[in-house]
Amino acid sequence: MFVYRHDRIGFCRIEPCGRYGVTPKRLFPVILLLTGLMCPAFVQAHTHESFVGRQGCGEPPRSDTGAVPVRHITSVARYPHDRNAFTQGLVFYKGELYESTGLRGYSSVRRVDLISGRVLKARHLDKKLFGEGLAVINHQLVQLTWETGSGLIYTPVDLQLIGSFTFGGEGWGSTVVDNRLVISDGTARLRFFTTDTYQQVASLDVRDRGAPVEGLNELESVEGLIYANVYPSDCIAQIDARSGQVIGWLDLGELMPRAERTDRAAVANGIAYNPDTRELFVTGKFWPYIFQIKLLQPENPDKQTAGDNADDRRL
Ligand SMILES: [Ca+2]
Repeated sequence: MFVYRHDRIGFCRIEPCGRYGVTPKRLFPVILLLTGLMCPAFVQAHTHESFVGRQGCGEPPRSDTGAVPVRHITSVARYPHDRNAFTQGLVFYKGELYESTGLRGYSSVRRVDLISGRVLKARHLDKKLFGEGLAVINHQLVQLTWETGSGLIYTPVDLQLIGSFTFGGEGWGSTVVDNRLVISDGTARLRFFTTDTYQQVASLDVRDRGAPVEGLNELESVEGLIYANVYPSDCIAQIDARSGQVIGWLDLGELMPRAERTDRAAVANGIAYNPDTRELFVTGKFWPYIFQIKLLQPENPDKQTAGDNADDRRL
């Protein structure tokens, strides 16, 4: 039947076809009328004035400070990805890729074969829960949920649910930095929690030369930096984990041409870094691919930064 969703998508959305079921044809005129009446007001009310999207990734240059650089990236490999996956979290553990997916009734935690894209093991969440960020703590998978202020704990490989915890507020993205669980909640603030009792011990405001970076979503710890998808956009902010300053931007927009996206919610989301191989992977909500990307040195886009400069191991 017809489902009208506001869930974390940021766009007007009707989900009657294919992925979410079948809508009787006779209801379509009514649905279209309701959408036309409701969507403009909804979009106006929920689309914040973010500099991401207005100017691409990052604010325009200012005469006093210049622009935070948008780093050159290149795709070095492309792998299949379940295009029905509303990707909310992506992380490696012992060389295996794990994914968290969202939307109520469709949320899951998965172990995924990177090369084939096949879901090797999946555990579905209660229909009331909306899956969010995924991180590894003490050799266990920790999955956030969106509005319930709670997280779920699983064993790797077989994905057995072995515990839960509460952290309060909303959960969007997550990663681990210096043995602290870092949680985003769609604002410009990151919260830091202990990894044993999940008590908040610190917070960090993320800014691009003074301007708060709202919409922080999926996170990944990458060699001293925090990478953050910024919702709703194809931008990744490279964040200094101590100061909160954005030191660079990645624009993933050209990886997935708009024409190949089947859903308006299909923005970039999902970052996974394998520290053993120094490989970086990204994807998006409903994207049919996971991309392995490398960052290129600003002064020489043909030269790769990652892996070939022992003195600068930051990607
Ligand atoms: Ca991640």
